[in-house]
Amino acid sequence: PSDPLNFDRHTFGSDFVWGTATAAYQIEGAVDRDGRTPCVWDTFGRQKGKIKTGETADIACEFYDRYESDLLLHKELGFNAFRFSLSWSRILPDGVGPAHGGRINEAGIAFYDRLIDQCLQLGITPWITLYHWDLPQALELKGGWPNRKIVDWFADFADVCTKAYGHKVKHWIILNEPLAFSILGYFTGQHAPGRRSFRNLLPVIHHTALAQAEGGRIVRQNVPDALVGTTFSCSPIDPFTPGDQSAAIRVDALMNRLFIEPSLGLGYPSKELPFLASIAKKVAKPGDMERLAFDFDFIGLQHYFRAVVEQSYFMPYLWAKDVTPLRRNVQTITEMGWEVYPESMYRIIKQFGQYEGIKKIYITESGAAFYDQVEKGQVHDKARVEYHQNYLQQVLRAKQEGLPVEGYFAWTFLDNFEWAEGYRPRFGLVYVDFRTQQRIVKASGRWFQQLLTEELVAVR
Ligand code: GBH
Repeated sequence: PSDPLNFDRHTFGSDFVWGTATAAYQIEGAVDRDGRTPCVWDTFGRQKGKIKTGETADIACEFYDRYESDLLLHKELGFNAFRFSLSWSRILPDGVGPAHGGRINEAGIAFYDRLIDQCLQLGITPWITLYHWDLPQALELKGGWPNRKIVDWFADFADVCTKAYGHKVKHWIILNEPLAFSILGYFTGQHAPGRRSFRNLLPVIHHTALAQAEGGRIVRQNVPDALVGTTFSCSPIDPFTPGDQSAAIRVDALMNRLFIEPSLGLGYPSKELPFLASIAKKVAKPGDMERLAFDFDFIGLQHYFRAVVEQSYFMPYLWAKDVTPLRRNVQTITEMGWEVYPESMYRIIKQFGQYEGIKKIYITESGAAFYDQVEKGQVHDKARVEYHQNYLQQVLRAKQEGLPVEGYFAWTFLDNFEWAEGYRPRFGLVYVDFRTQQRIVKASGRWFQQLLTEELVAVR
């Protein structure tokens, strides 16, 4: 038996935001309904071997049809915020918006309108992510993120969405994990659109960073009373041996600093990663380096695991690589192969808290994947309960030290389509039977319900 928890929800303060986070592509299904056109993940997923299990997100959790009952369940669990993303190609089927001759799909606008209204009726604050990786295929055909015009296309999209929902939605997130979609999508090719080229890498990074700031400006202009932020995947980086310190510094620059620092007006971390200097020399246009800056109201941190790295000669631009948890004899490893290491949550909040320009921090994602099993109609996901308890304990530790962390969004509400991994890793607080679409609240969901709705001090 482990120590009793030394918190309940009151310890976090009455303003603390308790939410779950989701993404359109991972839950909605209905990929060709009511005027939605394909996104890069629809195309990528149909190519052989791209999704490990061979599955598609055509149906996923059928959230498009089930959002009403799903949100009722979300309410029952006690969460006061729901983070979801907008499918770009549901709203703008041509990818480009009216400013560039494209159509607005009223049925797409109406879907999120109903979803938002349902949230508001239930007293759940909607948090919108504009971009969670599902680029319209129409835009990929025009060059995708390597094409500089994407900054204007994205601005169009942000403009349409904020004009449609800004009067009732006051929490806006520009990008979900810019690092992940730029590197995995255009450099390693593990994610859609599955392109692999070093030549694209610097333009993709730069256009993404520009879109991040530009999106921020549009939200602020169209919704002056909004809180606007963007999210970063982040991990404290440890050297495997003392001799690997310089490798850890380079990986930290890539994983944790690449997109936050330009937004803070600090430019790209090219001192640690010299290849980034070519952005200013070859990719950027005059005035760009200033346009990268935007004064976000908050930063979303998405934290799952720490990384341990060593020097390597196999990644020529980084001279560093991960040391797998297996080689390090780590005890608890999730089905994603990620180390469970709660203290890393405290450390990463502390690391970001050191930037002067960051005003508020929300944990916009954290969670763990396991192969859950249904036994007599129940799912006893003890490891996930412990994961959230222990990571929350570290969030609290940071908060009690005065760091401005003001909310926690569990990844994720429902088991869903885990990108290139298919449906195998389950991250949900609610189990989904993908044959019947039945929902079963897991022990982890019940634990949150107890924490968020009961007056008892939560005990393990
Ligand atoms: C999140 O990514 C996603 O937002 C969410 O959609 C997903 O389902 C969830 O987590 C679980 O995976 O660019 O090679 O340096 C968090 C996991 C961590 C994956 C950082 C990409 C970037 C590695 N991400 N990682 S790399």
